[in-house]
Amino acid sequence: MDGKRPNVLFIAVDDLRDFATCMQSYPDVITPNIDRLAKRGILFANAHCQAPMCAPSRNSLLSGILPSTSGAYGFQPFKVIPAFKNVDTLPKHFKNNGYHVMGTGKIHHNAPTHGPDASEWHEYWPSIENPVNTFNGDAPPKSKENCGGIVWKVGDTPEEECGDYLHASWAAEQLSKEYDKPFFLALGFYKPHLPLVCPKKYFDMYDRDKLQDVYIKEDDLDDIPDAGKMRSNRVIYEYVKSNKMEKDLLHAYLACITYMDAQLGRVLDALDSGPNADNTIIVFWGDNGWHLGEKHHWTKFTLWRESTRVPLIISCPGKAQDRICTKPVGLIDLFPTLNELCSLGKPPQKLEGMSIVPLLDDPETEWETPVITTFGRDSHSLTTERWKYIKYFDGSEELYDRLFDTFEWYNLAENPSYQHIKDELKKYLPKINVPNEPGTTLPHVFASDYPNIEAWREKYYGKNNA
Ligand SMILES: [Ca+2]
Ligand SMILES: [Ca+2]
Repeated sequence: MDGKRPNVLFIAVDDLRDFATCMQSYPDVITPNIDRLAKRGILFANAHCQAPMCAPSRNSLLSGILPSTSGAYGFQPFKVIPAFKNVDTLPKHFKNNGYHVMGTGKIHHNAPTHGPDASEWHEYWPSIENPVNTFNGDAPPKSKENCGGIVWKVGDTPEEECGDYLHASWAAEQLSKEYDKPFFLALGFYKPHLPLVCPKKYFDMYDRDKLQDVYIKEDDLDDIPDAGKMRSNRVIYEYVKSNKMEKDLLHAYLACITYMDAQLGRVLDALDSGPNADNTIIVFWGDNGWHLGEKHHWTKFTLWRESTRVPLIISCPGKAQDRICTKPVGLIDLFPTLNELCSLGKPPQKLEGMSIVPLLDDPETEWETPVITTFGRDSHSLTTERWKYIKYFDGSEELYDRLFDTFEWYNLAENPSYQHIKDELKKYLPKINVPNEPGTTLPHVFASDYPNIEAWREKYYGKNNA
């Protein structure tokens, strides 16, 4: 029986927003390998993370539990969250079900107290203790002056010595082997995460001065409630603007994407030339998006499309190929989907996503349930094919008609004509919003712990600038 169950190549990318040619979001990006992967599977063009931040996004995917149910809203490590005590993570579940389970790079959030657990894996490279080689070229250190690491640099280290290259090499080597059991191989790329440094070759593939600027609507925040404005990090925005770094950061972000894409290509080549080519499901996903100045914000940590929309491609033998699916799906759906595709047993926890296997057969299948993204307790966004609805902890709202307003510029939440749309969407907000686990920290501000909006306004906008 084991010989017939498919293998899984599970590829995570860190901080890759919807910048891949096949996602048609930014015209100048170079991603031949993401694009060829999309051709052999289904590109989920309306996929969203469950939290716009590494740790809670990955904790949710790996547990199959929403942040609002687990309380894992922030940086807390998987291992210390009580709600995860009796949870089998996705890799552990594969292991319990007879798979050979291997990992390399950033799958769990990478920090000294985070990372993989020995119980989940048969093999991890370089090691369980040091799972991620984050070196992809020498980078300027984080400092107060550069807003905690908003940095870029043309790398001068040979590509073969860079972390993502090495992780890909190890994954490629495993894919060239034959196994007597089906395998689950997780590969986590670290780029294009900050610092934006990678080998020079990838910078040289772009003509910096001809890159199309990311359009920033200057008054975009004017129709957004205070709880939303709190998400927009004005300090970083002003830092980038005053130092005229926009173009260089864009160039470096694109270079890092193309560098990562090249490593993906090496892994796909290894799979195709090895003994496992015909019986391996490939799942390619990003953990959260990234702002490049939109809504006066850089990095992630918001409930807007730049942060929530992520690349998601599933290539599955025997399923549809070269199709784009616009139905709303989430990373939370991957656990139940793989569970079904690989005929695994029931995990101990209740999975809160839905298997999207019907969409792999027919991407046009009716699919109405909105996808939920949560950032901080009781602050959520819901995305459907047409609408984006945000409700913050203080009850304030945003509503966007994505059909006519792709970039979510015009907040319709205060317009009474749309009350019925909001009423319909609200039904899907999580019914449970458990308190924050002790030790929860979110970057910049943590809305539900920051009741004094006036104090926040003063901090970020200055006393005389309401
Ligand atoms: Ca991330
Ligand atoms: Ca706006």
